[in-house]
Amino acid sequence: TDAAMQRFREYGLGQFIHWGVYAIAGGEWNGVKAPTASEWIRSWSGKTAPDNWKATYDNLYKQFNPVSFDATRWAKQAKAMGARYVIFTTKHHDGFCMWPSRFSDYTIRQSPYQKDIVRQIVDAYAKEGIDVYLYFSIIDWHNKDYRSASPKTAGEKASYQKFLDYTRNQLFELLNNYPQIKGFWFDGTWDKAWIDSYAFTYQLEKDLRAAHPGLIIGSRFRNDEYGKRHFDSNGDLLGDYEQGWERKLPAKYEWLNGNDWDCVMTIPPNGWGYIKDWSPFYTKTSYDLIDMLMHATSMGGNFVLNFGPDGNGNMSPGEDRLAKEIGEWVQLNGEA
Ligand code: FUL
Repeated sequence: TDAAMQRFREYGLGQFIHWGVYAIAGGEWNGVKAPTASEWIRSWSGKTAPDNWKATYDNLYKQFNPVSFDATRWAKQAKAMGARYVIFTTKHHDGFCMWPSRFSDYTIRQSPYQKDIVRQIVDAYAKEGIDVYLYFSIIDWHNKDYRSASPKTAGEKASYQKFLDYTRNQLFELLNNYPQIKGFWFDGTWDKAWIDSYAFTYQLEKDLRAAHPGLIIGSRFRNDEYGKRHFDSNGDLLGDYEQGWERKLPAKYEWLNGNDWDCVMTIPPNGWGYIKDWSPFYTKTSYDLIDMLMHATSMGGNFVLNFGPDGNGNMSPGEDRLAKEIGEWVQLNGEA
């Protein structure tokens, strides 16, 4: 609805959180750094990869017990920073569900922690008056029916259909569990199999909207030309500009002008999940980030700063500091 989009346009600053079992590894294993983004560490292969790495990774959730996690502390930090919405990773590419999904056996419920993390995030942020959006990855390395290439044989087609049903079930489960959410931020939708499931995604998008009027669905839901142009609750473009690997915003703005979009930004030069090695964090200062915030908002977009908490549920001291400095600026200057 117009009201939902109007609200989106007025956010200015948002917070992204990448948190999952990859936070345990923190971008390295036994002191060896993985040549991947830290949240992609399961895909570590080649000479430096530890023996049986994927099997090790797939068992890491048995150690996921973030006893320091306090959603209220994070929400208050985000509030003090001036964030008006948060995007939280319910499921990243590894397929681990941060909520107790009844469609999977690879969830927070099977971890020693057990408690529903998505629920705690949704409740704590809503209490601070911060709108909640859920990040959801279509890529799912844990689900045996997931595939990136288009299915060809009847068997492949049947199996991919199971994956599509699974995806649909999980999305409705999230909507039913957490009706307060304002939208979904989709990722990993670039796979040919997903793009080719055009009729399915078209219908799914309609059904999600019908179940939840005003639901905002980012254009990454469908990574095709149609999806790039037609996905928000109004039928206008709702772009997301992922710019994690650059220090500055894009030089070309033409496609953003007059449209609704957000720019998501990570603090380290590479990766979105927690990294043990601190040095890269200092590549962006609060001045850089405030500059990007002003830049994005002056172009009619929102700026969404990413945080990568560690495996115990703590934000890094550097993130705390940056959030505080940005918050001081927002206090003085208002939200661009
Ligand atoms: C990308 C993902 O592959 C990254 O891991 C991260 O989640 C980023 C925001 O989107 O497409």
